[in-house]
Amino acid sequence: MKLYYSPLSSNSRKVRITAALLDIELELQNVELVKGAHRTPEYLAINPMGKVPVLVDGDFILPESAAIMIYLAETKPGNALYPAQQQARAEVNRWLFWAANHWAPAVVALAFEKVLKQRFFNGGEPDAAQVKRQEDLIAGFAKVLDQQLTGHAWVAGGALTLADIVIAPAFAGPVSLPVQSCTHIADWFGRIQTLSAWQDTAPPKAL
Ligand SMILES: N[C@@H](CCC(=O)N[C@@H](CS)C(=O)NCC(=O)O)C(=O)O
Repeated sequence: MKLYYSPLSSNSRKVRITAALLDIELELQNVELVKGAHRTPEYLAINPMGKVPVLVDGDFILPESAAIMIYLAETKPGNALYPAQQQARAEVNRWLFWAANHWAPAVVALAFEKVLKQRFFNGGEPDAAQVKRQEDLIAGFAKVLDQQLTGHAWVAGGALTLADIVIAPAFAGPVSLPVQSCTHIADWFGRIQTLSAWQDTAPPKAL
């Protein structure tokens, strides 16, 4: 299977971590975002959204990181990352949706305002009101996550699952997140950082 990805992309990293944990080898195709390679007609034919990651498995083309993570997990039935039991799987799905609908949009908006706007889009100084709005949102979401991590090691319970992988890369992005008082998140992120799948997919230092 081939993955169109960027080493700078946290969504790509989620897929790479999932593949590594499942022992699935991916052929990596770097899409150079800074050169606009994701906006060429050739790439838009693969993903009309013009985003990475995209998985290609034979004739089948699949954008969207969470969908790819599930697809990969389903190629290895019986794995603990995406449990088969209905309620355990629903709990993992809950956090996949939580990350896509709440967590990631706020984290991306904060990173854009504080770093990416100026660095890549000639966009000028951060807008303080927008920074505060996103930090407040993230702090609220982090409280929910911290509470969830009370009493168990991983987001969806006692085992590492896709729920952890979908949330964690935000903590390695270009901005630090307002989670200082969240001790359970700190302990959990410590565990994440010991995973070789995490270490092997680290973004380049230059970011
Ligand atoms: N919902 C998509 C979001 C993908 C996404 O936003 N990817 C970013 C990199 S992390 C991207 O391709 N950005 C390029 C752009 O928006 O121009 C997913 O989860 O895969």
